Amino acid sequence: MKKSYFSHLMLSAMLTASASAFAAEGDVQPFTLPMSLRPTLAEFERFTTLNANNDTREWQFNEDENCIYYSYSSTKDADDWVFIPFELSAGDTYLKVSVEALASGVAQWYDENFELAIGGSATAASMRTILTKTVDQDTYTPYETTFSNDITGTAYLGIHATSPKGRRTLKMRNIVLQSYATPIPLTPQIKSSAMDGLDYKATVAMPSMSVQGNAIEGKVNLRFSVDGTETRTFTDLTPGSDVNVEATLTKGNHTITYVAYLTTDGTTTESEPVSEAVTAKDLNAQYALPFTFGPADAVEFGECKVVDGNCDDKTWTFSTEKGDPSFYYPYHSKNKANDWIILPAVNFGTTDKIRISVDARSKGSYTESFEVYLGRDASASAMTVMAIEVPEIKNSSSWTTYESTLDTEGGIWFVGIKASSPADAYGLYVRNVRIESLNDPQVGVEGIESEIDAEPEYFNLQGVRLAAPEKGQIVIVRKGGKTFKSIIR
Ligand SMILES: [Ca+2]
Ligand SMILES: [Ca+2]
Repeated sequence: MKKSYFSHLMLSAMLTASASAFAAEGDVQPFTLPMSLRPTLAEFERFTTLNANNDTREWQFNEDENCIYYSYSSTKDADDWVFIPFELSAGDTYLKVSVEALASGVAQWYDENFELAIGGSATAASMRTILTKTVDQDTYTPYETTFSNDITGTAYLGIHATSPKGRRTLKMRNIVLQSYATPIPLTPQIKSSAMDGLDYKATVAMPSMSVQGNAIEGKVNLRFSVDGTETRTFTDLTPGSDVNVEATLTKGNHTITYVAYLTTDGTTTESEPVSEAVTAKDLNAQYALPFTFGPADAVEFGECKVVDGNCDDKTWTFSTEKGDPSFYYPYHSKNKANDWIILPAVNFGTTDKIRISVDARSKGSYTESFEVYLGRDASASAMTVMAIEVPEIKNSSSWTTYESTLDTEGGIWFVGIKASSPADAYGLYVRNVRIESLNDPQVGVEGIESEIDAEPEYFNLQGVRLAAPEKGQIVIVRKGGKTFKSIIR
């Protein structure tokens, strides 16, 4: 290892000498843009190095790794340059540079410092600093910046090692320089957005300025994507104008993304994307009997309405405690609970006799209490029919099922669960709200002989019996006297 290191040193010293000699003779071989240098040995020979602190250390080439490196001096702070010549035209008024760098001694707390600069000659005095960085990773890490430029003809990218003495090795590779003069639009801004059920609406402000800091001339365009799929483009927009976006989404969570783009002289540039997460709810979702509601996940929880009746910010949330998705009411130290979770509409059809059940569990050994109601509207005040009353539950170790049968009327009903735990309890979980008809075997599924080894029967979410459910279909399964929601696999 050590031998190899010294051989590199000697080889590099020779190469460095020859590179300097080229420069001294004015034999500059500038690169053209876009410039992308690993570099190779031949490319390194076109660089100029400057050992400004005149010590024994300077930038060298590592032929095994195809990188340039500066290794530490124990006596002098680094002040060492690499100058890379490149050719600029009058249109190259804005440039982007990137390099990858690592600090070999990071594990021993030795980071390294460097600067990038641009100038009209291979001298420290001509250099204008465009980036100053501390390298604190020992794997190659990208560093980049953009900068304005007024040099035409041959210019030099300066890489300046500035690590204090006694550090380790700064390595650099993948030196990329490109013209950045074509205007790039700034990111559009989501001024407002809202979900109304499945309907998404937003107002998006188009950028008026480019990344380069100039006003965008001509028209700008907007790309609207849902979950990474381009859904719509809006073209010929006035820079700085507002765009109204409307879309109907499918039920569930989605990521909305906007990108502004601009075409200048045949070249299209894009802004950085801006995204937001939204949840689409099917407000008109209407369940039928038999009804089974987990809630299965956060999306299904989102179909429910939470009413913090005492406005104390302690109210029902979605929980997956112990892997069981459920409704969860915590506790308030001073207030008795008065909090509702109201489930989506259930159409009883002509059913007027039902069995309703829920599973519940306390979080700890404190006594919790709740009631289950039926109401004609999704509001606390409409919850007039008490179906289940649980004045005391303090069983945290397993789920307890509470059920009742009641005579009611057909049509649309909402289930409301009211937490009524005393102040300063601990927490209440409720899940698996089930309603089945006790008088209509066609709409409901009661009246069917239930046996443990009975063949399963399938119903769709509207309660219609299915002869042969399809793969992937969400169905209500009734088997052995139990009813549950399932996906056919
Ligand atoms: Ca030096
Ligand atoms: Ca509350």
